[in-house]
Amino acid sequence: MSELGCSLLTLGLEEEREYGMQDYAGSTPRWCPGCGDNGILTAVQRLLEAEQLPPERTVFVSGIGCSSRLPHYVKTYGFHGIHGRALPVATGIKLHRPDLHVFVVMGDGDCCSIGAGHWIHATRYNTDMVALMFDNEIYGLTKNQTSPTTPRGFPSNTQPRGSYLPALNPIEATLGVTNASFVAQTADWAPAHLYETIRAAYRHPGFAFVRILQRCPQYTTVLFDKAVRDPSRVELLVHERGIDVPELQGLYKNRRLHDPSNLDEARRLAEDGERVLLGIFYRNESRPRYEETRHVPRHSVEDRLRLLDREFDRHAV
Ligand SMILES: Cc1ncc(C[n+]2csc(CCOP(=O)(O)OP(=O)(O)O)c2C)c(N)n1
Ligand code: SF4
Repeated sequence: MSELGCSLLTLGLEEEREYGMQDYAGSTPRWCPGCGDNGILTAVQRLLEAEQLPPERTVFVSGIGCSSRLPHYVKTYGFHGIHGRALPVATGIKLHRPDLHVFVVMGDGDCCSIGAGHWIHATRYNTDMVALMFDNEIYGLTKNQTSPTTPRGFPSNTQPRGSYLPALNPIEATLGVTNASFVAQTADWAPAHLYETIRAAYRHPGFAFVRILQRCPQYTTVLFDKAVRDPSRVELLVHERGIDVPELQGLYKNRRLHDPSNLDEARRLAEDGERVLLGIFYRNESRPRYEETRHVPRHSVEDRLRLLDREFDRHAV
């Protein structure tokens, strides 16, 4: 070991190093060609590099679905868990290891259907983490089944005559939850906007919910095609406290000034079904956070072993 390395260890300091994109690359993605998940993965890896997040102090938690495969593709800690249960797992991790950078990846089925109860409570808890919902408006992994965000009338394998119900609006729903602190929408086909949105979410102190409109060329191409091909259908929410992407000014001419501190206006905008709105709907850094209000006792490893032993003894026959 070098003299410098030795003295750093003696001082208890870690040797500083710079991380590159290759440090965050996990196994080769197996999503379909053209799947929007590929672009989202790139944006996430760019963020990790730009923020120089140490892989050993970063964790991605997901449920089950095509989107939920993402933790395999980033070389950090990861938990590819149970359908709909990513948020409570992530909350547990953050409460016990507040030093970790926690990211959650969910599909629309994962978040808005089986995991909907957790989604509401995670929003209210406002634990510091980034929650990315990949919304392809269908269950992709289980091959073309109607999800809560599938538009009314859109046919699938489970509702071949078209979805019966009006689609659930995830932005409107999140904004309706008490203590919501960060709500944004972006799209996989606008990479610069996607990156800036994820970055703003990462820098937000609290639960940052990002709905990412995500193309699924297998099952729902037609749902996103018009907005992808015709930028006039998209409107960017802009503000000094919002997201500024100067390079998009030429492409997206529709821009609406929206102050993300204004919750009433955010809710009104979220109801607008005409245009695809991209940007930060709402942000409030002063909402109480769960890790501050709920004090989790910190036990040493020895304490934990002692507590476990005590529990085992109680039940031993
Ligand atoms: C408890 C449970 N119920 C149902 C399933 C089957 N299942 C796996 S993934 C999935 C839905 C996937 O859709 P979504 O969450 O939207 O993610 P996508 O595949 O579109 O990314 C379902 C119903 C499961 N694995 N576990
Ligand atoms: S089925 Fe759709 S969401 Fe799943 S990997 Fe293929 S394109 Fe992506």
